[in-house]
Amino acid sequence: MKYSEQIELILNSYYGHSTKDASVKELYNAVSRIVMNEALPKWDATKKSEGKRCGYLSLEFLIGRLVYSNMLNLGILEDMKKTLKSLGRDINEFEEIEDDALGNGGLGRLAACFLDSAATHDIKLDGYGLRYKYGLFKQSFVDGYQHEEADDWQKWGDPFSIRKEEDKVLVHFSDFDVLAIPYDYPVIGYNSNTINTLRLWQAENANDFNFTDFDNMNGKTNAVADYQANEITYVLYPNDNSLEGKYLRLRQEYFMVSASLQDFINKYKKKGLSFNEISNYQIWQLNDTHPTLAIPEFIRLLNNEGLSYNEGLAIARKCFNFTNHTIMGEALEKWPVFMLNELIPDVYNVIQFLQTKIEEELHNPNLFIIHDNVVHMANLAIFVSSHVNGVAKIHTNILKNDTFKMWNEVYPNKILNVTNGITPRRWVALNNPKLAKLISNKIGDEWIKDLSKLEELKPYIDEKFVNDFIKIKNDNKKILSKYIKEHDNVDIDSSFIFDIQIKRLHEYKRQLLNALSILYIYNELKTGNLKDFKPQAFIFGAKSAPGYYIAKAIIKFINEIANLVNNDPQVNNKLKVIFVENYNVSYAERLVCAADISEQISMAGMEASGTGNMKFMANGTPTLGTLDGANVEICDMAGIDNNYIFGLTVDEVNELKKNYDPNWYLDNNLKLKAVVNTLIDGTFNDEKGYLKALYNSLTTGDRKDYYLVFADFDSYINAKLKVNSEFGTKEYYHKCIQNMLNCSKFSSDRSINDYNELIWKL
Ligand code: 26Q
Repeated sequence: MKYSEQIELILNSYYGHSTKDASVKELYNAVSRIVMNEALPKWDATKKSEGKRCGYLSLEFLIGRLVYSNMLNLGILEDMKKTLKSLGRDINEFEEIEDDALGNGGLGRLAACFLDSAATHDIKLDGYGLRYKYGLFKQSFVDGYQHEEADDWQKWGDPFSIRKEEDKVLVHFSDFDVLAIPYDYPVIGYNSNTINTLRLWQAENANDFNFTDFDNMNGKTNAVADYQANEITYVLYPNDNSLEGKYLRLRQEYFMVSASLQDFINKYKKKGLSFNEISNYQIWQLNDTHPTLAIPEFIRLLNNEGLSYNEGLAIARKCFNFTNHTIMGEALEKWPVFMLNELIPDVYNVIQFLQTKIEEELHNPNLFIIHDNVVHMANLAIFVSSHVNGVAKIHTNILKNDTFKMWNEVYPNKILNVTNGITPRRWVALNNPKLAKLISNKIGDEWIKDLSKLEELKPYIDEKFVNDFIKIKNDNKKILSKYIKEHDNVDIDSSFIFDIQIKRLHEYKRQLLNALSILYIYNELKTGNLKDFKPQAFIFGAKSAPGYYIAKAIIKFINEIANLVNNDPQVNNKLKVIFVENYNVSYAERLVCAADISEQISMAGMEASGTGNMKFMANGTPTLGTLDGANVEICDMAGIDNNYIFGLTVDEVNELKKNYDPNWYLDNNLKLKAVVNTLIDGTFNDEKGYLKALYNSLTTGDRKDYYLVFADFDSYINAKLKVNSEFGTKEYYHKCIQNMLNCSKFSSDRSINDYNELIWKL
């Protein structure tokens, strides 16, 4: 049956509507149903295929909108576009559909890119996570302050999942049991035969809600337990790079890994193989420490099957690998012994066993799992894992030489590097169709699956190509301007330089440095010191963790700056500032293809990798950044001179930190002082005292200006002004093109291949 007929049929039979009068939601569900039907045969075949598999255990999968990417990967996007047009509808209507936000930022988005790459290259990688009812909150601004609202992503339906009642398992906590029901999502490879599975677990009551118990006071505790059971997958924790040591978070982590491993063991037992052979069939990648309880849980489950803890540990050592995504002390997970012992005593028992092993094998208390009544999850993960990896070269070096130095001494080959990547399907082919077409017209479309093919573009780079590139960038900027007008009600002239910083709001990422530099430019424009400044728009997108006070203060500050600058007729033909609301994956797709400059300005040594930097690079945007995370490798590949690099290096940061006095910079740099003083001198509305607190965090206390904003200020301003003066020249576009041409290392296809060769060996 033709797509048009199928659509009509589904809309008719499910919703009683014709294509003409179906709502966007109905049309979306009808089209998605067709996509699922197309996927089913390959999905079934992949499930039946033999061979070793890897499970990617992650508390977050930041997938983004699936309807377009699924069609692209199945090769039916163009067909469907035409079909919908012929039916009087438009495929772009689906842009209204909000994406699921089952992740915070980099770590969750990386998981999604990895699934896409593995399926594309026929690598047997499945995802395991949680089906949160509410994902990351929706953000809005009220008087410049961030407000959070629940994100009910299922209001659009969830057409790409299948509930697998038959695979449900029971997860036991000391106080109550919880049902884990899996929802399976197909992970459709691009132009491949593989469709892997993302399995997300939903928590449900183990017993039907019992109203009689609820009414009788004596049974009240059961009804309360029922309520707590549902709560486990109620909401994603909105923290990114910081710790939330709450019981509910612990329950989430244990619930996810216990369900995933029970599921595996149930299936493995049916094969009738020895447990000693598990690692020939299944291994697991731990996405940070969050799923590390998988290790003791695995040993516990094998113990239930009659194996000793020692036997279980020997198998676990072959089955688990661990990725670290952060070096920040405060983000390294630690759980108090009493919490583990209270909630999951049988698992804690295994952890104690592991502690005795570590004492036997290694005599260094710094490496102990249990220390001062606290369980160090990273130590547990490193002790048992075969391999531990960092996510960019510089990050892995910091792990080896600093964070996990002592581990590296006892296990010199355990820690290795796998640099992150991004999928070129979503981050070039889908988000930048015009650029994709320009490339494909020259070298065919194999680059979408093999980014190293971009090499072949080199002979085609002439004036005409550059002009086509410029035209595409300008078109994308126009589209973005229009969207920003609709979405955020701000006018931005698309001839302005689009300078974009999009990422989670965190002090170490230094959105504040960017903000202060804008005020500096504002002042210089007002006094007439900056003569040849080209019109430039500074665009921010970021969510702050709801409880992160200083991050929220930075949002308020930037919104106040926007208010000042955008309403000042003396400068607003030169300068615009906009903080877009509710930045998410779909917004990122629009911003990344329309950027003239990519801001990656973390204090050196803090950003494990960054992946936004790679998205901009692949879309032909130079980086204005520090030598941190993957910026270093971007410069290695594209040439340091083809990016705008500034600031202290990791070594210089470490040196300066020994004796840092931010107030010295204020006293010796009047222009810096002037912009910092706006936090307290009444320039801005601050009735709630956020800006004052921000000022204090920079100038007082033992963590004052902890991320060296003042120390990097001058060198940042210089680099920023260089961008402005070079923009639009031959040299500038040369940089853009060199970035695009040399981005192939940052395909997540390469990352997945590295994982497979170095670690998984599937
Ligand atoms: C931990 C405990 C309790 C609650 C929440 C958390 C938690 C949740 C999310 C801690 C950290 C995260 C997320 C970390 C993250 O996204 N890190 C980023 O990972 C990217 C992929 O490797 C890197 O590119 C970024 O540099 C890194 O910041």
